[in-house]
Amino acid sequence: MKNIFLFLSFVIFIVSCDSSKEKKGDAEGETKKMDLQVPSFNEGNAYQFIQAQVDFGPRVPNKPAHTETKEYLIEKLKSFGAIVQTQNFEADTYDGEVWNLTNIIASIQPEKTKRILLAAHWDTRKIADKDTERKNEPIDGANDGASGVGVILEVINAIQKSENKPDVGIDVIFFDGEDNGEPHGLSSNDPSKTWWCLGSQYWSANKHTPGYSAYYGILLDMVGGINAQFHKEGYSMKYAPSVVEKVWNTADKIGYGNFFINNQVIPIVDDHYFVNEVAKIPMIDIIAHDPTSGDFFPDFHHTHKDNMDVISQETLKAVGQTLLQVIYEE
Ligand code: AHN
Ligand code: ZN
Repeated sequence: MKNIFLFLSFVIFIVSCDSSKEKKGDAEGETKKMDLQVPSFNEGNAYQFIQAQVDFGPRVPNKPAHTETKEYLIEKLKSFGAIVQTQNFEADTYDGEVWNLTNIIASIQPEKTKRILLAAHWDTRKIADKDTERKNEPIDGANDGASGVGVILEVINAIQKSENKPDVGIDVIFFDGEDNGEPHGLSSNDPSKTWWCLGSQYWSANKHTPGYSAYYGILLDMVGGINAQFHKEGYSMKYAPSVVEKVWNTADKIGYGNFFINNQVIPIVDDHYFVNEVAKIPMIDIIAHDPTSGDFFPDFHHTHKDNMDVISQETLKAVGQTLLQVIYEE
């Protein structure tokens, strides 16, 4: 009798261990958060943040719209309760100008030691070199620039408004001077010879806080296009493959696998290259790719088509909700 009792308690013990494993464990054997309540990403807000940037006019360095947008972004971040810093510096351009640039850096939950870095560029390209018309005029950059900034602003807003806080802190960097590489066809994809990414090159060599690091980073570049596809970009896979897998698996799990495609593509020199190589922080790039275009990028890229007409709230939602899910699962 006593033996049967012992045996039954043993069976009950094993069964309860098993079921708790099922609840807590995931495929990688990490502890899953119980009762995780992830705030909803408001794509309408993100759209408005993109519209507001575009309404200033092209954010070309050394122009008034650039200064006005900088003030708008600083104020917006402060209105969400973030701690905001700026990093001002001068940079030479490929065509002999000297630009006054500003990286905008913001933090929430500064007391948390485990931190995720979210980044996008806030400047606009000063030429429409891939267009057939008005090639020498600056583009709106609704997608190329403003979309990543708009999604990050709404991620911060959603976290700050929510009663549920993630266990990680978030740092934001809006890099300046990303988009002034040489005209199409003249620019090289060799990072040691690049005129792109002036803000991330500066920051990576001169961090706002010496020794600053993050658990990992996520760069957003052109994340608002209608029917956008995000493939697994080469440098992201080289430097931070586990972060790529985490983000793509999370997107799939919450129903956005039609945007996040399980396919590896070539490396692109973008801000994340310098953050990985120089700042030594593993950072991925969520960047739009069109496999049919022949030059990696979708057809609006560096043309006057890159205006509010190409922005889709469905795409903004897919990217923003995926980011929030990833952040809350950390
Ligand atoms: C190159 O074309 C080498 N890099 C492009 C990075 C970029 C420009 N992202 C948006 N605009
Ligand atoms: Zn660009």
